[in-house]
Amino acid sequence: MIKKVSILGSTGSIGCNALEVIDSLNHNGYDIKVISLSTNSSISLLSEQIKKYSPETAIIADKSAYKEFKSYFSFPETEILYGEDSLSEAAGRDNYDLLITALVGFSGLKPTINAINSGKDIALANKETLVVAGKLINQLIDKNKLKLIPIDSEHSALLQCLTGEDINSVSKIILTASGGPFRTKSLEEMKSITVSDALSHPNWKMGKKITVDSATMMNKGLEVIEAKWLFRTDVNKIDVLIHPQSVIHSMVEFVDGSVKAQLGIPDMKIPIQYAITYPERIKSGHSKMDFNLFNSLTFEAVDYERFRCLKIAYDVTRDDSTSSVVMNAANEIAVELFLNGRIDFLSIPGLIEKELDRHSASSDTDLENIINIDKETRAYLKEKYSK
Ligand code: MN3
Repeated sequence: MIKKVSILGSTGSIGCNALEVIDSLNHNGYDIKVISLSTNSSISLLSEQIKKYSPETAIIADKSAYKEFKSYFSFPETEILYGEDSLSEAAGRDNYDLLITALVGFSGLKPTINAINSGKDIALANKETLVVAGKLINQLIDKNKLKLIPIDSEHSALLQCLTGEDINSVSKIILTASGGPFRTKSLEEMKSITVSDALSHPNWKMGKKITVDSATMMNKGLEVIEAKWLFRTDVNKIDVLIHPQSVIHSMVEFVDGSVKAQLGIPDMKIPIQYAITYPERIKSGHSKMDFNLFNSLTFEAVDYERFRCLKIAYDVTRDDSTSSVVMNAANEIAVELFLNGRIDFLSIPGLIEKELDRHSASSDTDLENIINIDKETRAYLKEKYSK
């Protein structure tokens, strides 16, 4: 039974939900202590979390937010650190059992590697870690004989469908996708998408980066790559299917023609709890499915012309190379530029494709090379768009 948990990215939507899940597990006989919390810059929410959970350590990634925090708050019982290096350092300590990583983007990679190297099981919400370094992460997980458990709802669904099954008897993994807010928009209509249009997701309330990724469907592309590494399967066996109600969280088809699906209301607390208690199931107060409200579940094929980002992700992951690092960095920058009003919505895939064309892919996917390529891609794009 899990006793000590660290949550990196505790003030984001996954982090807050994870703390609620821990509260509810502690009401149901668990005794989980929160060891570390972290935020990028949401210092007032972090201070409330410190008050409530008295962690040993709290980390503020942003330096000016850290300074502001120090001038407003004082928690003598909690060590307050700042900067991305502190995230990695705290993740590598010996004072806890399970790392819940809910960091945004590439920043999740180094802390996760440090946690694995120091023998921690990982509950992973930060899919970009597997996108840029899936092969390396799997090698380290195997070497240290650890568990890597997905929090992402689709992958939690797949894990639940695959539990007790032989991966060799799987003929297809079917990742469901809501289609996001622009599922029914024509390419012509998509030309005038604004930031606030892109930030209103029909089914899930999430952070900005993942919400824009859902609107472009790059999120589903990242999830295809995430599934490939988590379940160690050929990407050609992974399909994406539009399912606007987000009730079926994903499905697995077996060689005998049987299909298993996992269903539930769209509430991240359910997959978060499963990741913490895996493979056990614990009673929860989370809302249950009311099938009278969902009397029609519908499915549609993906339109790869309107959602080019998903096609890019498929193309990139067919060869295990550094191009997934470039795709991820270019996407992070493109999303930032879109949110700042510098490029329009439909320019996001084009920007990523241009970066991929500029890059000569290599099969050298060790950590140093991954970090260098990520840095180089960001620096080039920031310079290019600074004018
Ligand atoms: Mn998901």
